[in-house]
Amino acid sequence: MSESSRIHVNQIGYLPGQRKVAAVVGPVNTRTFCVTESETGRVVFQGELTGPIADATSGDEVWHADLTALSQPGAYRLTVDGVGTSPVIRVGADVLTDITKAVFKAFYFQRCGMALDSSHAGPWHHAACHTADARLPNPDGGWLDARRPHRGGWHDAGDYGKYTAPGAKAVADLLLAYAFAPALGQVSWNIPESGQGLPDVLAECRYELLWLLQMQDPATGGVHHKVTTKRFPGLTVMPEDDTDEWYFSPISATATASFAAVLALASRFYRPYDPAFSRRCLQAAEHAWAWLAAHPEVPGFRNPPDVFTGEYGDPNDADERFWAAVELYRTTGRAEYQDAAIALCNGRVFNPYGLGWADVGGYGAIACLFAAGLEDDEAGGTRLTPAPAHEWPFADELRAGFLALADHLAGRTTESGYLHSLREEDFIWGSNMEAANRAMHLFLAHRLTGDERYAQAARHHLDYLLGLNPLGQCYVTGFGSRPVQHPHHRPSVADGVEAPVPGLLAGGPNRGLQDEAARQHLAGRPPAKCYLDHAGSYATNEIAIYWNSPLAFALAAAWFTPAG
Ligand code: G3I
Ligand code: 9MR
Ligand code: ZN
Repeated sequence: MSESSRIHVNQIGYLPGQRKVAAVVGPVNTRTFCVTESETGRVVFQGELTGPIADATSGDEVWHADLTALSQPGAYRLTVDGVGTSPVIRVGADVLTDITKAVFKAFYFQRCGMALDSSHAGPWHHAACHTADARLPNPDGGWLDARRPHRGGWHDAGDYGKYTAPGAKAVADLLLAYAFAPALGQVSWNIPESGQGLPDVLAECRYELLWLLQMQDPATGGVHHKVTTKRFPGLTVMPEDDTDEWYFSPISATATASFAAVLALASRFYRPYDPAFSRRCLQAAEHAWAWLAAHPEVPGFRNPPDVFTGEYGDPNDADERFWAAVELYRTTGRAEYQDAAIALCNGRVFNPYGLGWADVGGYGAIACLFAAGLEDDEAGGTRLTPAPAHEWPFADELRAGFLALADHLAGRTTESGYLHSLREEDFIWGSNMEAANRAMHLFLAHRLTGDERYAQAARHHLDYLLGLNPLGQCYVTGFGSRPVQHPHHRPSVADGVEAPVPGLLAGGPNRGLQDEAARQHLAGRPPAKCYLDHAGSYATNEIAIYWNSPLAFALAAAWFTPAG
């Protein structure tokens, strides 16, 4: 029977002990399903479909085939008479290895300021880019003739800009992934620094941190919001051919505070490997805090009138300040930071569980609820461990709220045909980040409590991103039976290589139809189907470092958390 467009599964595979559910889009005229070995056709078992669920965000009538019984490693297919067969369903302890490495390796592919050579980049090699210094802003508007370096770091997304707060979120996710799953430190994905003593994950983060350090104004400690050209280059321009002048945008409070937070966090991770770098991170973080203390009220960043790259505007800097205060306290133990964190949390005007580029309160909560960093590793094993409750007056309340949200998300997966927790209003630009962030939140809730329900719901969010969705789309380039093939990613469009750079997560369905291609092809579709694998669709099919990073966390967590 032919492969059906009405049977959706995680196209990468399932861990043996994990709950496994396939979605069959109705109508169906039989309740029986059959599982066979994909190579031999041998029947493994038969079962009964359950359902249907009227799936709210896709409009689909969804039946479920429970494949949890497939615990023997292998490759299988599901068949439903009158509907067809599924893509190959892999089961095994190692099914996540390749994709996890690729999703981490994607940060190497985003590197700016150095040549990517073919021994590491394969066919996606290219020359060094964006090596010229950038103009500084005039405090009274306009630009100075003075220039400063901005070497290194990761290109933000499908464009080549480098933006401070999004970069901080991305680094935080990768460092937390390492703290959550320390075995990641033994995994290598072939980057230039591999095998030189520092785990690949820390080497990759250091590449971004060394760029971030250059975003700080050495005189005041304030941090520039971003460094970019004035306009986006064309879609077919390779990074090394993007030779327009670069500009540091003015300092912003959100950039300065997220910089302080992530550098204070990083300082703890590098201490055992490179004490001088660790100290440098902490000094920079404290200098940034001094700027924040001297600037308690700062208007939100707006693009200078002649700059048209991503704005990342965010009028509320309280969550960034909270995150910074908590991380600085964790790293230094100084009462000043603890007091500041308590004051910011008590007068709370932000979501303490947000993990987005604009809402980083959740990173503050994580830093309160967990002890993260290598110095906590004396007991051996897991480094991200629940923190003692007595450190913060609000710890119990924060923990209860963290778990209440996890309960809520886990509950919603049981109402969805595709086992995710997204609602109509969540299908905005970068909805796949929201799904990956929720997987991260749920894995953390599992770590706090040991409650398997949370881990299961977390894995279902991964299933969703990897193919268990109404479009049967694996949202990662280079992986799955239906991978993303045409991301809005300049190197992938411009490099003359047919396959896109691998390991990149697309933004995903966005009912806002915020680009021409989406408006042309997706009008009238239900929210979860507002996705287009088209290089022109930047509002659904761009990629971004801070979308990849929670996926990297979730994959590492899933890989190293025994299922069942
Ligand atoms: O938060 C509101 C929500 O309250 C509202 O209901 C909903 C309805 O549309 O919108 C939500 O805001 C959206 C916001 O993202 C949420 O994060 C906006 O519509 C949406 O336009 C905005 O999109 C951002 C986009 O830039 C445009 O500014 C994306 O988050 C952000 O990831 C994206 O970032 C771009 C950079 O600017 C440039 N580099 C590439 C990068 C990725 O596409
Ligand atoms: O390529 C740009 C992408 O990185 C941004 O996220 C997006 C929204 O700011 O804008 C893209 O650039 C488009 C521009 O906004 C409008 N003209 C077409 C550009 C895409 O080639
Ligand atoms: Zn570059």
